[in-house]
Amino acid sequence: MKLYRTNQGIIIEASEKFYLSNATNWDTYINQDNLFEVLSSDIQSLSPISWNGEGVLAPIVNQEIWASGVTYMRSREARMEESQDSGGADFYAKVYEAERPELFFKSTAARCMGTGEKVRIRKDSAWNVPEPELTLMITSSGKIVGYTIGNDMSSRDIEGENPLYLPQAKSYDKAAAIGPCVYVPKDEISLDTQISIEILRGGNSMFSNSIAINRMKRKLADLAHYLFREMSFPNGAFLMTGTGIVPDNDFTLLSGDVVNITIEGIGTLSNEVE
Ligand code: DO4
Ligand code: MG
Repeated sequence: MKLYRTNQGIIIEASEKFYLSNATNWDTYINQDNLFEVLSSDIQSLSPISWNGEGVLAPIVNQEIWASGVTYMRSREARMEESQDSGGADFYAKVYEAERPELFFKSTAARCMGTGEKVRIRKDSAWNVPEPELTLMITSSGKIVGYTIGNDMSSRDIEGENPLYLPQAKSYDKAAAIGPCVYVPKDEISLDTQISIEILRGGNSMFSNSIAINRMKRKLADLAHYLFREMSFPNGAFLMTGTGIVPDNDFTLLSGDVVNITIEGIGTLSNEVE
């Protein structure tokens, strides 16, 4: 089942049919520990509508977006390379092995974009990449009830200069995108699910790659558990789970590039760089 936040209201997709929900409060809807059952029950009293997929908004209203780091070997390697001169490389090797994951604050809802909206690169950075990440929707009680696609836009020169600059490399206006929907399966997402990215420049493919979630070193539930250890999220939270794909070091995003991130079963998050 899928849940879309749209300019018409909340649309539920089930068995390739669309239903306009009577629910008006997104926060309440996504903060349900038994969301799959709630949606299954709601569509019983609704009639299918025809919807062409237009008017999709970022699936977030009052949630914070947090992110996990160095959860895949490729991220560990890339961070170690970019931070070699600063002496920060060891920290990335250590956090990859450590029991405690790296978790950082990524974005408020207001700074986050939906599919079809523009993301940004910082003006004071010359080396930028998108990071395609499976993103967890977690309820206030800490239960993972849904999944979406996240783009953790990152300034590699800033985080490479000094690991303490990480918040500036990661958090700025339009540095995060999530969407297009929240995927709400009956059971947990399959770890064989593929995450793919393609970056287009002038319509030509500049970079593409894909990776399965099962290449992640950590368990999804452990990441959620650490985030909720000493913090409460009354309206739930989103948690990006880290990237397993980083372009080679000679690649940087440019204004006008289009970033398409696809996760099997969820859809495609598409954002042009402003
Ligand atoms: O530690 C730096 C950030 C790591 C990150 O964002 C990732 O691995 O996805
Ligand atoms: Mg990331």
